[in-house]
This record gives sequence, structure tokens and C-alpha cells, in this order.
Amino acid sequence: MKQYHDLVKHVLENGNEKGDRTGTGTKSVFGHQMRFDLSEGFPMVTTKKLHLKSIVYELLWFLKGDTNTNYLTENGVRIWNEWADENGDLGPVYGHQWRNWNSDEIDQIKEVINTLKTNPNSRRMLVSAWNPSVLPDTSKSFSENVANGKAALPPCHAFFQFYVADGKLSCQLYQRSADIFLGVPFNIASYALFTMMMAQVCGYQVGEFIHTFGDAHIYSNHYEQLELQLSRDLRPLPKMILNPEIKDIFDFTFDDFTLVDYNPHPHIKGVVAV
Ligand code: THF
Repeated sequence: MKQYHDLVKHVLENGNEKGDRTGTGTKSVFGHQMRFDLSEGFPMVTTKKLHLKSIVYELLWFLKGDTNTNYLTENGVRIWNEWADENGDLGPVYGHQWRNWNSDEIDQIKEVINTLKTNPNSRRMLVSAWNPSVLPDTSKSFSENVANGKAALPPCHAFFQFYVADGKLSCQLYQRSADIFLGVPFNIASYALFTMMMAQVCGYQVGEFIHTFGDAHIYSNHYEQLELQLSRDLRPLPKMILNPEIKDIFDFTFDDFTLVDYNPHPHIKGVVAV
């Protein structure tokens, strides 16, 4: 994961000191891109231990079209709790827009799979989570926005596109806002996994995951953690094995994913900016 370490070094050395919505303070750059060849291993950072369970359940939750944290908490995943209302609702966030865009019954995931299977040269294989009609009113609380039918938070990983060449499926994500220490390792693993799942159900080999950033930032209370992480040596990437029997994207369950040869350095704690 040299790509990730290069990003961290780049932002620590060249980032603009910038205030932010959460009041934490950041170093930030605008515009950056990383590429991961998924045939070279599963891109999961090795210089700190990542909690794969949270990543897998979050992705399955998006794919279900679910926007209530109950499913996550039932499975021991707490990463969305800070933004949910007292019933666990987040409003029309990722899963809702992916599976039922703008509540118009447009299933972007089904449609993109259909195009991938029937017209893989298409340049229109996009999925957008960014829906201006449900963006929150920033003068209101998360739960007030949810009560008004708005999303608690605007999507950070805003839209993605697929591409097929030489029988290999690639995916490029545009992430408008990226928390480099906590979120980005999750986001890379999540979209890499999603690309592998899509390749399997559409009958392609895996190509690349391309991660394109808008505002990529390091929160000021994560500098020490990242210095520690940079001091650690990179280790070989693990491999992800999917149950080959699964041919429908919505049939994957937690037990269909097996991570092998993941030998990371110990976990590094950091506080999430809310
Ligand atoms: N807000 C901020 N400030 N950062 C984010 O990364 C982020 N997200 C989602 C929405 N808002 C965000 C939520 N995703 C963790 C990881 C991902 C999150 C939120 C929190 C986190 O705390 N990770 C810890 C614990 C992991 C665990 O419990 O499984 C870690 O050490 O990795 C980015 O999309």
C-alpha cells in the first residue's frame, strides 16, 4: 500500500492548513489519485490493523438499500452511530440513492449490472449517491435533517463509474471529502471488494480500483498516529477470496468473504470527527 503512504506523506508535507465543519482543523490537498491493480492482492493497509467486519457489513448494508444503523449494530458495527437519530435512521444516504434514487424506484445497481452484462463498452456505467434534493441544511442537527426527509450527511464517496477492457472490470470512485486516517483505508477496501463482487457476478476478471479525491485531508488529531504508521514497514497485501457460487450481487452474505494472509501491524486508535 505504497499508494496510501505516498498520499499521507504528500498531505503532511504539502497540505494546506484548513479549518473544517467539525472544528477539528486539517491539512488538506485538493485533487489526488491512487490506482490499485486488484490482481496484485487485496488493498487493505498493513501498517495498522483494519476491522474487515465493519467494512463488509457496511457494504452489504449499502447494497440492501438500508439506511438505518440497526442492521450494523446487530452485527457489532458502530461506525455510523454518531450521525443517526434516536431510531438509528440516517435519512436517504448511500443505500437509498443506490437502490431507489430520489425515491423514484430507480435501482442504479441493477441498471449498472444490466449494462455491464449487455453493453460493456458503455461510457455511461455510473452510480451516483450525490442527490442535491436531499442534501442536509447545515444550520440544522443531523436528526432534524432526517426528520425533514434529508440525509444526515452528504455522501463523501459521491459517485463511481465502471469500465471493461480485455475482459477485466475496473471501477473509479470520486470521493469529494476524505478523512485520510480513518475513512480512506475503509473506503479503499470497500470499493475494492465491491469491484471484485461486481466482476464475479458480471463474468469479468478484476481490473483496477482507481480512487480519485476532491478534498483529501488529515485531521490535526491524527498527525501522531500517521507518523507512527509511516514509521512501520509495508507488508505484503492479503488476498480476498469470494465464494464463487454467488452469481447475484444481492446474494452475498458475510460468510462468502475469506481474507487470507493478512498480517498487519497493530491497530492504531484515532477519534472520529463528527
Ligand atoms: N466522518 C469522518 N470524520 N470520517 C470518516 O471517515 C467518515 N466516514 C463515514 C461518515 N463520516 C465520516 C463513516 N465511516 C470509522 C471508520 C469509518 C467511518 C467512521 C468511523 C472508525 O472509527 N474507524 C475506527 C474503528 C473501526 C471499527 O470500529 O470497526 C478505525 O480504527 O478504523 C467515511 O466514509
